[in-house]
Amino acid sequence: MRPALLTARRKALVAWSVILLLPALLFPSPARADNPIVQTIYTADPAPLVHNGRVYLYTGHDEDGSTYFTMRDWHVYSSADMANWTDHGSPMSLSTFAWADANAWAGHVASRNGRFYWYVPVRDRASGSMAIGVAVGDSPTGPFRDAIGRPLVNNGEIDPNVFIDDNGQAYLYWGNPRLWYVRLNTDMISYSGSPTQIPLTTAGYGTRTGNASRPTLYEEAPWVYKRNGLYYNVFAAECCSEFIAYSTAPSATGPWTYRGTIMPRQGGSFTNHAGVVDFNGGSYFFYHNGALPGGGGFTRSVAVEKFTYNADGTIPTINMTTAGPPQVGTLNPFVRQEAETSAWAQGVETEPASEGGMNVGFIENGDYLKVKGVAFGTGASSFTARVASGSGGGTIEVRLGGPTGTLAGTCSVPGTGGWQSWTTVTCPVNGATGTRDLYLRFAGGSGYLLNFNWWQFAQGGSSGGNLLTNGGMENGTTGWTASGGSTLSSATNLAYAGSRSLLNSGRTAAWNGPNQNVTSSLTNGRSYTTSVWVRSQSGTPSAKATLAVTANGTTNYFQLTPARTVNTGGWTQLTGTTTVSWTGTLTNASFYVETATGTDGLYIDDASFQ
Ligand code: FUB
Repeated sequence: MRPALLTARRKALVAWSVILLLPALLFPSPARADNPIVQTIYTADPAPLVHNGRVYLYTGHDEDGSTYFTMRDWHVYSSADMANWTDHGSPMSLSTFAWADANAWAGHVASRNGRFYWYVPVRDRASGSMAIGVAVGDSPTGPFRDAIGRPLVNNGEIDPNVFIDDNGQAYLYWGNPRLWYVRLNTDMISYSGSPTQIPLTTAGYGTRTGNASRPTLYEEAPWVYKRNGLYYNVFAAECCSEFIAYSTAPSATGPWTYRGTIMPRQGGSFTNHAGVVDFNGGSYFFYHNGALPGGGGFTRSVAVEKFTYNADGTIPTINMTTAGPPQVGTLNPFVRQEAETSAWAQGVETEPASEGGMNVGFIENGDYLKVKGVAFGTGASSFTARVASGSGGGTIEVRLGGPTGTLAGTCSVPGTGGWQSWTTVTCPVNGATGTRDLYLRFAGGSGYLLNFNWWQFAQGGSSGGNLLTNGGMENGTTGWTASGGSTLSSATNLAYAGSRSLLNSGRTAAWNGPNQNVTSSLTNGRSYTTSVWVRSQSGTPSAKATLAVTANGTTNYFQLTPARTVNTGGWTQLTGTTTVSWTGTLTNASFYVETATGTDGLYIDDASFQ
């Protein structure tokens, strides 16, 4: 169900965006921060997992406006480049565990034998205390089901973490206020022996002062892993607020030696919770803070920093940043990319899409998506978007370098009759070359404009240029002629953009229209994208753009756009992509706008054929 009102978080994000955009207005095209990783909801307790060339990030979810750890489901994100993250939605919630009734807290996912085991602390309905459940799925994004139908361990403590040693022995660690481990069996859903308490000595876990019942720094959130033969336990230290510290050991069961602080108290959340992975030759430290608008101790957000181990294996101090790690490689715009893949999503939310996966929704005027490091190479000629709108639609502005950066194209999204009634729109693009940060900015009236499922660019020549002369119609009738004895004039009373459009009146047949010779520009077998904005002088004719191609004495007609009804009250975009080919010697090619029937006059503006 679509909320009628902005949530407090969304309002805060809008307010924040105004503040963030102030420098943009003063200094065009700023680099945009990419931490926290998720902007569409509050997320907490990151648990990263590297699998098949991607980093999967499992998080908890702080409900908007929480004044406690009010958490009901878990979410999954993934990235191939550590900058752009794909939202996979929420494949697991409290309802996955029939025996649990609250507190979907900090979990951890481990992979073994092609399966994914998600260990989570939840409140056991029967005892009313915290217990640890385990769910299993066949893919890193689920679906997940309760593996055993009851708690795996049930001692009132939290924050499970699983480590599988080189010899195949898996360990489950957890605990607050104590620290426990137990040896998991290879099925990963049962264990051998009894849970064992790890001695919390000051040598192993540092010294806490002023708390007789907790003499060491260990608080919660263990994260155990092995590197170069050394075992690390990264944990949340002291409370409150917490910092992140670590200990090391020669084996998975200790003895542990306290090594110091990794991340000092920072970031506006009184808890912190870390996860550490190596990916693509780099080391990454995940944590959470209160950095989003409205954020704090119960409205947290996950973030990540890249770091390098010291030569002796110790971990350097890591500070929170808003920039996040550098991008690994680039993003390919010429294959389908999900709308819910972005480095920053401003003002929008995500939801399950009827076509599968997720879509970006709840889009309003001025919202935008930042996609970092998009490799356009020698150029893109058009942009295609999968969209739906239960209202009147809007536009997607294809911008480069910033939310108010260079406008490379504008795609018009019509109302489609439903928020999940999907259609594909295409618009020409100019000047998208090299590797740029892509901003897809949404514009339109008030209220929700459209939903957005995926996008893809088509490759184009380095010119990326419009083959039409005076496509903007700002230079009078230059470049255009009128067929069939109809007349052309430059209209100064109506324009889709700029101050002029082109009026074709006195039409005596449907094929009469404003046209332009493009013979010398055509390449046999190439794909061309057309966009032209049309308005009728009278009536509601059906208009379309056509290319007449004459080769070896034969003329073929290519429909460049579908026919769309145009009217006198507003502008309608005709757009499409068509492959143009011929046999023999090309002698003439003429681009024109015509009607399916009738002789109503036509205004045209912002025409491009490229
Ligand atoms: O998110 C709820 C609890 O807060 C987690 O279980 C702890 O690690 C702390 O982050």
